[in-house]
Amino acid sequence: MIVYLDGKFVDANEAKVSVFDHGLLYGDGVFEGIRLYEGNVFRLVEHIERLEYSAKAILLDLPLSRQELIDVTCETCRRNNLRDGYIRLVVTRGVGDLGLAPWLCAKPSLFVIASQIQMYPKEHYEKGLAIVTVPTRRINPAALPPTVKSLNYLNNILGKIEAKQAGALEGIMLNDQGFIAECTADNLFVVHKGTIYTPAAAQGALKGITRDTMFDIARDLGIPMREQNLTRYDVWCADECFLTGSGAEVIPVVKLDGRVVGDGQPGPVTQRLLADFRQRVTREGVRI
Ligand code: PXG
Repeated sequence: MIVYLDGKFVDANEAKVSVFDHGLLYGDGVFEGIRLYEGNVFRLVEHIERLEYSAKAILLDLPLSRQELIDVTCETCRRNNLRDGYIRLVVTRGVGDLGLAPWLCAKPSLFVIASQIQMYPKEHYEKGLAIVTVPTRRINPAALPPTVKSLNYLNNILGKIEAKQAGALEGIMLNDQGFIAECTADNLFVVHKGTIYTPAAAQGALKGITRDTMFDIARDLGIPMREQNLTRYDVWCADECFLTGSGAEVIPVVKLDGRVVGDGQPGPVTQRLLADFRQRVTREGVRI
């Protein structure tokens, strides 16, 4: 495997960062998780734009321009002979002293890994996923906006561990007010009487690229879709529920905390969205 690291393409064994990198010491950095489908980097420009916003939010200067980021991402895929895969773009604050001060870090570090990901076993796309509500609350946007895709994923990781302890592959994270924010690595949607609802980013959700794609698909299919505050009640009483993410794509949810959602089967709206999504992934993006 070949990894891009700070201006060079190196063997994966040589792709190493310092123990003094603040990305490691403090989780000081940002990243993107991107999918490659049949030689097409899905919505690459949108991912890079989100990376730019994440970096701006934490006052981190990206070492490369947008076009350069696109070029190194595609080149990393080509060097690994990948046609389908998962791309991890990471920018850390770089090497610095012990002590938080990011301004003492000389320069940010940037690396791109192009590999594979399998988030959920295939059968769950056909039968649906059983999820739980996890006790850990999603971090308050006033503390660290969840719209920043930062290297601080401990909040989500605690949620992921709790989901696993409860026997589930994914878990809903509520915000401080008890409204649904999102899942540990996926955005959440419900379908009720023909309308699709999802929490606004202000409730503690990442502005998912797949979530944005759902808005476009729903508009094109003429299905109404709105941002709205959601509680667990809205999932209990929903006709359908599904999750989205670059790893998960579009995955139906058929159970929450042991309760059956809808009729317990993946719903027709979810299935239409998934089918449309699968068509778009090879079209919308950047050819490597
Ligand atoms: N919320 C959170 C907290 C996420 O981490 C999403 C929503 C969905 O966003 P996108 O832009 O992907 O539609 C994410 C994405 C991994 C992995 O390595 C995590 C994500 C995506 C891909 C891989 O576990 N999270």
